[in-house]
Amino acid sequence: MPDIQQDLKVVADKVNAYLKDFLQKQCSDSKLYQAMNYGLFSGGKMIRSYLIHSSCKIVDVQEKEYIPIAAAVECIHSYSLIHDDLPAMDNDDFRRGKESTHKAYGEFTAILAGSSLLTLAFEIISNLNFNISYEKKIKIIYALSSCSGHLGIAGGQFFDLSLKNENVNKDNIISMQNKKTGALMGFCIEAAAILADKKDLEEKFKRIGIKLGLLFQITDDFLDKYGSAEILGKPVQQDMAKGKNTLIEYLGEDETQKLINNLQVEIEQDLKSLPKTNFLLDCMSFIINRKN
Ligand code: GRG
Repeated sequence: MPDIQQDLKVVADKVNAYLKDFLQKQCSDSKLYQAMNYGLFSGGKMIRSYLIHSSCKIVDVQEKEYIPIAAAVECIHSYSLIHDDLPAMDNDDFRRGKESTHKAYGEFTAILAGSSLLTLAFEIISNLNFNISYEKKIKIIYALSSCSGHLGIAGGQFFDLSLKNENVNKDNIISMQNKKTGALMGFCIEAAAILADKKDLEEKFKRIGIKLGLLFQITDDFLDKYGSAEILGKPVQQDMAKGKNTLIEYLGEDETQKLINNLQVEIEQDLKSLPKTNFLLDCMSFIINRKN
């Protein structure tokens, strides 16, 4: 597996520095502000920031244009994890090796910290100091908001929770996972095409991101089944216990492995005619082989 850990950290540090600076300017000493910081800076891999970085390499977009977008994406991602852990959702007490936000700060504070991170994402992008054209901003805001709501993350989460212990088919599971996990990753790659003003690549990039999201989610499901709680920073074997629908359970491991291989080949084909794809290809290998 290519070692992208060092590169991941470099990008993560830049995105975190941007977020810390942005938040410091809004400085508040409230417990709500502390809970937002706790959910945001608690040692996530920041793979979505790296997806944006890798796809911006392909289309030559400069760092000052994409770091704020990555910061906004990390806000939405952290928001989704804070809410995912709540008692009304997955009811998980641990995340990233620490107490989940509602365990550390209480339930209503965690709900409001999550909601505030959602709006923070759009404060970051619409901020006048973020200097990209208004047309690009509107397109970014549209793409990011639509992948977060009922047609994206929130909708995927709804199906994930409502279909527990129900009989579903392969298409239902893929559709749920594409929304829950794929939509935001689709945005990460699509954003590079929007920033580069490459309209012809927007849809293609989004589809690549959704496929990477499916690979990411399948690995997540394997890690839940066979991974180490210590490395993952949260309890394992939860999907089965909670009656969750996963492709491993539905298709079996051999068929799921075939799906992984096919997706990998498709993504390599999709990227074939493009330059400087090595970052994104290495990121794909990391996604498939990661241990946390
Ligand atoms: C975001 C609008 C909106 C609503 C929230 C709670 C919820 C609705 C959605 C939950 C979505 C969810 C938890 C999807 C799972 C995605 C996933 C595999 C997360 C783990 O991502 P990693 O491994 O996490 O990148 P780290 O800890 O590294 O940041």
